[in-house]
Formats: sequence, structure tokens, C-alpha cells
Amino acid sequence: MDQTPHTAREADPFPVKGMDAVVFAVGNAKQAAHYYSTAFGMKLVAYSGPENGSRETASYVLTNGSARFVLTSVIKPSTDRGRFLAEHVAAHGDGVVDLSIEVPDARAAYAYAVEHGATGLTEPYEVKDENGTVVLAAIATYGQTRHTLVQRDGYDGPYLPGFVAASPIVEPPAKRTFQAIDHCVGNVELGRMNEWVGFYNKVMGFTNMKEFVGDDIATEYSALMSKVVADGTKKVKFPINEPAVAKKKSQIDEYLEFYGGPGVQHIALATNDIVSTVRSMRAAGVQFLDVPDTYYDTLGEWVGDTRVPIEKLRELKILADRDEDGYLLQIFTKPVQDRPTVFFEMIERHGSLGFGKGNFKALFEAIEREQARRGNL
Ligand code: TYF
Ligand code: FE
Repeated sequence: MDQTPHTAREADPFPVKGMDAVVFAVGNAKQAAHYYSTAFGMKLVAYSGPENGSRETASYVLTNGSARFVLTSVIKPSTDRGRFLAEHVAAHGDGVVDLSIEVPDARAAYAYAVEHGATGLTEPYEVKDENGTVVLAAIATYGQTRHTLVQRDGYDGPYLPGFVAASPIVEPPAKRTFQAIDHCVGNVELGRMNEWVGFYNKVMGFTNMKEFVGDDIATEYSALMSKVVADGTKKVKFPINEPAVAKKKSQIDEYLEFYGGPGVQHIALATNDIVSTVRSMRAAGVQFLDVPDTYYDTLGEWVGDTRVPIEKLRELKILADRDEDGYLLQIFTKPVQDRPTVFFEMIERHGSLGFGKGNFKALFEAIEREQARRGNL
């Protein structure tokens, strides 16, 4: 039962239901759909393409629990939308064009956002089919990224009007690899993190979470600064990174250079059995960041007991962190395309609402080793 007092519910200026989808513009959505099916264990559930009236783009919708990815590629641009997507891929490579957010009232959310300084990209409009009606609107965020605001009102189709149900590409794994989107991270230019944090504060009423990487840590070893904003219910969490001027070239600068500007850096996916998740993803060929063995030599001393024995974490190179609320287990993939841009995180939370602050040093050193291997450090 919803225990939220009535007044608290009313007080939320920008209520959200959760992430609706992460929408990727890619060079070859057909092959990307295969990768996210076979390597990430996701299930193809919906499709839109020339066979059902979309002659300009092909889109594959994959889910895993409540997590939804939409992979779109351009077949033949003929409208502004098609040209935008084609140019997005040309400029940025495969990347995220849209962090869609499900809201109870898209018209109200759009009006609030625009009134508080957001750039409106698409005014609220209705789309309907035999499965019901959806209201959509979109606002701009960092770089060429947008937030589509999706009001579903019990819509019963496989994704949105215009999409048809599709069968899985392969049989999904017996055991689910992840079940939700935990957080979505953006990289912005040097000196602009606070501006974007302010954007989410003003435009969406999101508040800052306590975890952040400040000046002190940044110059010491991380070469980045980071703050986290979240909606009132903490279902939507957006960390924002900017490069820091440090001894070495920042991993955020590497991203900005190869992505061609600000954009989504990583998507964290929540699992309740990270060991089996990592085993099956590794077996399917997903590459994760290497962690030096010495990390595990002292881990037990400060992280205490975890569900997974330290030796198993060592074997699979899973990181662990603890704070006053509990602990978390996490691991990071290498970039999933040739450009050193977008990557994923798998995270198993046990009480902790943090982002792995205790791992920042080990993690950023691992990222920098990869950066050096690419000749970008
Ligand atoms: O989302 C986070 O804050 C953590 C830590 O380049 C992190 O996953 C932050 C920056 C980064 C990689 C990981
Ligand atoms: Fe993260």
C-alpha cells in the first residue's frame, strides 16, 4: 500500500513513475538487438520497421524485467527525425538519444519543465491504437540527448502505438540477468556539472543525493567530478560527471572527444544475483574491466561480510562497497562499441543507496589502464 502522506504526494512538483526506456540510435539495430539478446540476456518484445509501415527507421524493443531498451537505426531518412538520427550516429557513433521517463501526466510534466527553463522539443501529443492511448512530449537535456515524457494510462500494447509484438531472437536465459535500470549517467563539459545539476533541480524538481566526487578526490586520482540527482522516490537517478583538471587526461575528456560532445556515459542495471549475471555475460563474450588482485587482499577488512564470498568476487572481478545503509556489489563492462564511449554497470544492492564511492580509486585506475591501452592517456 502507498504509505506516502497525501500532502507529500501533492508536494512533488514533477512526479515520475520510473524510467520508461533507454533509446539508442545505432548503425545497425538488427545486429545490436542480437547482441543485447545473446550477450545481455534481454528479450525482443516489439518491432517497428518497413514491414509494418515505418519506412524510415527500424526499431527493436528489448526488455528484462522493468528495464527497456529501444534500438533504432535509419533505413532511409525522409523526415527531420530520420535525418536527426542519421546525423546522431554519424557524429556520436552508437549512443543514447533518449532517456525516456514514465510520468502520470505528460502534459503537466512538460508544462512544468518548460516553465522552469527546459527547452521543449515536442509539445504533448496523443498516439493511439487498439491497445489504448499514450501521451508523449519531449524536452532537451545535455548534448543532443532528450527526455521523452511518456504517459501510458494503462496502454496495453508491446511498447507504443506503431510497434507490433515480436518474438525473442533467442530463448531468453532461464535465469534473468538483470531486472531494472538503476541509474543513467551523463558526461558534460568541464565546468558545467553544476549547471546541469541545477537544470534537474529546477526543471524536474530532482534533489541532490549525498554521494558525489568533489575537488579533493578529483585532483587526487579520479580526474572527474560527479554529483547525483534523483526524483523524490529515488526511482530515477542521474549522476552527472564533468572532467577535472588533474595530472592525467580525464576519462571524461576521452569520452567527450570520441562522442563528439556531452552524452550518456553509462547505464547501470540492477540484478539480484550478480555472480550468475557476470558468469553468463562473460560466457557470452561481454568484456568487463579488470581489477587488480591486490584489491581483494584488503577488501574483507573494510567491506565486512557480503552475500558473496570475497574469493568469488576476486574470481569474477566484482567490486564491493559499504556505507551506513548497507552494501553493494558492482562491475563495469568495457565500452560496448569501438568508440571509447558508452558502457554498462551491473549492480546488486543490499541496502546501500550509494554508487560505490569506496571503489572510485580502484575503478578509475582500471579505466585509466584501458585508456592508456587505447593511447588516450
Ligand atoms: O555512477 C556512478 O557514479 C558510479 C561510479 O566514469 C562511476 O558508477 C562514476 C564515473 C565513472 C565511472 C563510474
Ligand atoms: Fe554508475
